[in-house]
Amino acid sequence: MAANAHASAAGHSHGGHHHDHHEHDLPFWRKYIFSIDHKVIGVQYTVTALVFLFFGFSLMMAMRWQLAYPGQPIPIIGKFLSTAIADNGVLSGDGYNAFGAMHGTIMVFLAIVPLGVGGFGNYVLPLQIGAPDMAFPRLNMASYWVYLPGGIIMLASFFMKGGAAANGWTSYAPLSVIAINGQTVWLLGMVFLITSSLLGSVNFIVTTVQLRAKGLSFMRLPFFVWAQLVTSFLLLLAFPPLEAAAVMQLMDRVAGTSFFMPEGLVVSGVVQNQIAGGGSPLLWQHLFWFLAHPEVYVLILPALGIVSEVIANNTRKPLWGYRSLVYSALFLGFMSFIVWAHHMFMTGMGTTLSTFFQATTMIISVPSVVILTCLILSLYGAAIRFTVPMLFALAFLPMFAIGGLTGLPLGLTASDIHLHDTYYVIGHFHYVVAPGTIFAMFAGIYYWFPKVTGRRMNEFLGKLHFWPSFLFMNVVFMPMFFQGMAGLLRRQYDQTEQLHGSLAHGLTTMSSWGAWMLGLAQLPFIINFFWSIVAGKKVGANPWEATTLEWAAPSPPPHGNFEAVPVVHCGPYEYSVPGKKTDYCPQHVALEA
Ligand code: HEM
Ligand SMILES: [Cu+2]
Repeated sequence: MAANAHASAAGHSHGGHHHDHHEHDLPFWRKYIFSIDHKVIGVQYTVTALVFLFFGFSLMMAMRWQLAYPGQPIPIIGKFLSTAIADNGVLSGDGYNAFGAMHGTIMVFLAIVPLGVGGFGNYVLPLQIGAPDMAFPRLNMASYWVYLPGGIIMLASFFMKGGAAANGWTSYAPLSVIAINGQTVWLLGMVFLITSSLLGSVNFIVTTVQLRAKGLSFMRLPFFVWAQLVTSFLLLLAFPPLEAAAVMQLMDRVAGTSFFMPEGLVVSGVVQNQIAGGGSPLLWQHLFWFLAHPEVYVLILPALGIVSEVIANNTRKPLWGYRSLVYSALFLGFMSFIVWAHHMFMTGMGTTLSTFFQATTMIISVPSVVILTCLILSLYGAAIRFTVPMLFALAFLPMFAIGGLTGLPLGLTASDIHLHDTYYVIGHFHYVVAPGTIFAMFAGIYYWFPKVTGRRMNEFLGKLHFWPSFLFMNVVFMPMFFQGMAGLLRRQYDQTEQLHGSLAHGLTTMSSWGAWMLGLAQLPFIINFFWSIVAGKKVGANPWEATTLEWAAPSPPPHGNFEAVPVVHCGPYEYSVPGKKTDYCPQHVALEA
């Protein structure tokens, strides 16, 4: 099968004049809009996800104003906000809730996953395994074209009467069932997004299993590919229950069912007797977290994959403990399905269950630590190249460590009683996803930009992006641990009620200023990104002197990817092999050559 696929793949590049012409003859909209080329789709995903990332970040910057200066109009943008969201420029309580719910939803489902899997996975994975494209190119196109409407539908709900969904990214019942119409749109949007992820994940799995180049055994796969493969399994197995749950919640809202509505519910003193009752709000939490815990590994695994590639390339050494990395990722993937209820210790589900989930949570931290240890040991004794991608990858390591280690007190039932629903939790998961995953994504953008565009990004602007980002990320999130331990609750519209101008409120203001400065720090990146597309230094196929197969293709790779079908002779990170003239040995070059 793999051989067959290759035969047809070869048709694209050599001998295949027919194919080539076919591609050149395609009209613009087939080539760049409804494209079936994994590279175009990867770029579409990346650009769309970056736009959503920017929008999700802006929502948060507005929320941070209300937290730091409660009741004061938001400067500049305040007067443009509609009355559903703001009152004379002051973000309203409902508006705050909508911004919060949409911030979380956008960041997780519309920005980071589409960037890590849809963007990096799509662009890099087929190249790294030496394939001409994904196994199902049309399915791939469909995946993007289901994702985009899903995102647009969600954002459009801001313009509805009552505004966008306002029940947190977790959409807990029963609140979400009785909430404003924005929630209906949120659920519809989720159905689109989940469908898109499912289409994508089957494609990644089949592609990795079937389309690997000759000689590319599983234990020769770059770690990035392994990370994407495990991620795809997580998406494939964890999302269907949430898709079902989303439809059930939709039915509760529009068709009078009561899957999640309890008997005798009273809201603001009014008995909700228009519903049948008998449903279980806790059932929603179980179904949600059955997805959402694996989802946090969907957020982190592609990041670990990117960081591994960047570290191997910039240390000029093989990754330390490649097999341990692979087995840890597999074990992590498996375990991530049996830890979900650590988000629910405080629901009264009982000590037996809590203790089980406490134990599995402690176990799952072991492979995370193994992965981090391998990556840190890879640095030992290396002559490190401090390139911009490497700076982001290096910063990722301690940031991910802080995020992971602060998870442990949350996983222990006793300490979680105090910490649950406080800013400590917000600090914990942002350390893993913001200075963690997002830094890894930046590392990936700076690293593969030359492959995609044939040009390198500017190093100086890159450093001007990195250093302030690194500083301000910590200014934003570090105070949250202290605030949380002091008892400050999350999802509050006005913290002064709880803080009365205490020291902890000073930390809130500091965190907000950190966020706005972090926003400013992204300017060099945005300038660099567009400027480099037109004016960056031109590069050849392998500017970083890397070993994996994507660097065997021209920059940018043509339709069909490789000029000659690659054959793999060795493992992914043959750097500094003794007795060689160069310090790197690409996978497609025979070692003895
Ligand atoms: C390595 C060990 C980790 C442990 C032991 C751990 C443990 C926990 C626990 C117990 C909670 C629930 C806290 C509560 O609500 O009271 C939590 C929340 C969370 N964790 Fe982790 N975690 C770990 C790693 C990660 C990673 C790698 C990510 C993401 C990439 C992540 C993302 C999240 C998110 C998003 C939440 C909060 C969800 C919400 O309530 O909105 N965690 N973590
Ligand atoms: Cu979890």
